Amino acid sequence: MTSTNGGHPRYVPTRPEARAKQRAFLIAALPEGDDLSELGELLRTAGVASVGRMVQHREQPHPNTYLGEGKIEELKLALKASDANVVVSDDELTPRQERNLEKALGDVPVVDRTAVILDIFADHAQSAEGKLQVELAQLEYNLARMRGLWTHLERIGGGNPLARGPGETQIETDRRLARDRIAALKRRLDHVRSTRDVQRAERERAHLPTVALAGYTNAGKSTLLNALTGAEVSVRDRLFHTLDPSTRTMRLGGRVYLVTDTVGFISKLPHQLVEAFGATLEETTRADLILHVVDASAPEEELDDMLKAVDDVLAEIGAGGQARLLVLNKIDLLDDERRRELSFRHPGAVAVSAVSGEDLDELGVRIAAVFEATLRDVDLLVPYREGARLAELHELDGELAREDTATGVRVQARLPAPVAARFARWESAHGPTAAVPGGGARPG
Ligand SMILES: Nc1nc2c(ncn2[C@@H]2O[C@H](COP(=O)(O)OP(=O)(O)OP(=O)(O)O)[C@@H](O)[C@H]2O)c(=O)[nH]1
Ligand SMILES: [Mg+2]
Repeated sequence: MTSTNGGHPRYVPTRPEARAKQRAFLIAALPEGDDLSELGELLRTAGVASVGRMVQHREQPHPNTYLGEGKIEELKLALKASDANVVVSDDELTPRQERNLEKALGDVPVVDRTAVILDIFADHAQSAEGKLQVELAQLEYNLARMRGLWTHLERIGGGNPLARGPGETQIETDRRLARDRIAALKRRLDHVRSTRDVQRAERERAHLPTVALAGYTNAGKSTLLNALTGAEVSVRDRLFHTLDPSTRTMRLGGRVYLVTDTVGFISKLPHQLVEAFGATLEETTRADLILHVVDASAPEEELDDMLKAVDDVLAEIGAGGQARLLVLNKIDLLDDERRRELSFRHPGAVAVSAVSGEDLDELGVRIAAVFEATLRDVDLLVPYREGARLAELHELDGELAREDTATGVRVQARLPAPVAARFARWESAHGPTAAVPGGGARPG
């Protein structure tokens, strides 16, 4: 666990000396299927080895123990055989399930998927805001599992990982401390957010169209940002590499666009993280266009699950209504047949490779087309004294037509609707068909 004090009590993947010691046994209660590869990948990212896995098919996880009684007996034997020293469940456990399962297993601690994801976030957080957000999420998670806050000191000291803490009174005190800390974190995040609002207000005044990259973790969002904008955002083949949003500019057909890359999503994304990362995720909800990036090299079923997981999170954070464009990334890994199949299945999508650059031009054309559709043609007569507004118009539409006339500069441009409204007072005196006085002297 990292330096934040909200960490899970018995799971220490990010301390290098502890890594080799973590041998995880993966468990899941699923209605069907037996794929635990994503949980394994999460553990790999957290630096934990997977030494075995077990799935129980059931409609719902057991409400008290996650797995059923008989399966737990089977699990005990498997744990011995594989020499596992931690059990990791593929679902978030209720505190009761976690406690009971641990009791039933005897001396092997139980950790859930949420704790693993929180650990990865804690390890990957870089910015002050990111660290605050992760700590908030961990505290919210641990508030329900209060043992964490006071056993973590014992853990670092190498004490018995299963040690139960002191009595009720201590728990109450800790709860209050945790709540105080949560309130303080929220205040600090509000402060960070107000700074961000100022920056955003500036951007909105400039009215540059904004594009947000959203998608499953490891889909290639950061690689695509780099390819589109020439940025050098860090890229890695691991989950949740990017936590902090970064925005860069891109030029398409004489227009400047802002492109934002941000935190990736995953199936069963912990709600504590969705809440704590509200300010970060707002970047996505405010964009004019969302590019939903998916790793098209994933097997069909996995691809569908990833698409759905992202759609669900987007709906959850209130980004349901915006223009959306599906980007099938990593097509350099696909043969022609698979490419055809995908374009048939996802007719509206653009298939690209952020690494080879293949078909990025086509993506640019599609992005521009989305914005073109929202633009209004205006015909303005701007007084000469409004030099600053003229400059602004040039910035907004690099391809506008201008002509100096006796009474001002005639400008024909295509502008976003809200911007067009701001220039309305110079409009229409000059209908598109009205004659333009040619080169005459200005009335003195
Ligand atoms: N072959 C291939 N690999 C790609 C492509 N785009 C990205 N990758 C690889 O996929 C991995 C993840 O890329 P990132 O850009 O970090 O992915 P991300 O969506 O930003 O991931 P997170 O920030 O972790 O959510 C890296 O190893 C990239 O090199 C592509 O078009 N083709
Ligand atoms: Mg990234």
